[in-house]
Amino acid sequence: MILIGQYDSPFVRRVGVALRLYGLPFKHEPWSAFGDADKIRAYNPLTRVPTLVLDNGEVLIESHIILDYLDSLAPAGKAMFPAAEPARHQALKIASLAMGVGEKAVSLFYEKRLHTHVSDVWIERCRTQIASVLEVLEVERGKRGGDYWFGDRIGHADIAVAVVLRFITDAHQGLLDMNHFPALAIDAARLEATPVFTEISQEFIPPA
Ligand SMILES: N[C@@H](CCC(=O)N[C@@H](CS)C(=O)NCC(=O)O)C(=O)O
Repeated sequence: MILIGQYDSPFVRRVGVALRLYGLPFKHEPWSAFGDADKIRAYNPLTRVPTLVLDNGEVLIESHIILDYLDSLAPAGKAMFPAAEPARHQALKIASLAMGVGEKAVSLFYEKRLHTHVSDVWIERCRTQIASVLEVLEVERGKRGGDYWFGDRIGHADIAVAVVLRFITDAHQGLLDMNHFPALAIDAARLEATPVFTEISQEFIPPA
């Protein structure tokens, strides 16, 4: 498999982390969605990352869809979204909220960086959405305790929250005061210190 995209993207990173944790071999092409758009377009007309090229040449896009595929390759009982309800829909919701924050954080960055006329309305909306979701995630995480959101091992929900916090911290310095999110901060610090998160990592490079 070939994973296309840079690890400063929370969407690419969550896929890279999952590939490593599943022990699935892959080649990484750290192409920029902007600087390498022509190369990416050859595989994905949407020109977005992550783009995953399978060994048979088929191409998957959208991080959630890619993880759904990777989960199907995981040994029985090892997939990182829970198989059984209600944990399954609860974990999907946490991951969706986290990646929704990621979408808003990316959108906020593009608004500030790529638009000649910046919309204060859009900026305020994104900031409010990011803060509101993180407040909910903090409360929910605090209620659960333990090292992981669900069960006693890492799952996609844990990865999603950690990679998004890292993206916001890097791309929007000063936007978040992590003292307001102690439970999320503890998880993120623990995961970022692991070998897989350290390896599947890249400093933030703003689009040119
Ligand atoms: N919902 C998508 C979001 C992917 C995404 O927004 N990727 C960004 C990089 S962080 C991108 O490719 N941006 C270029 C564009 O949207 O044109 C996913 O989960 O994969």
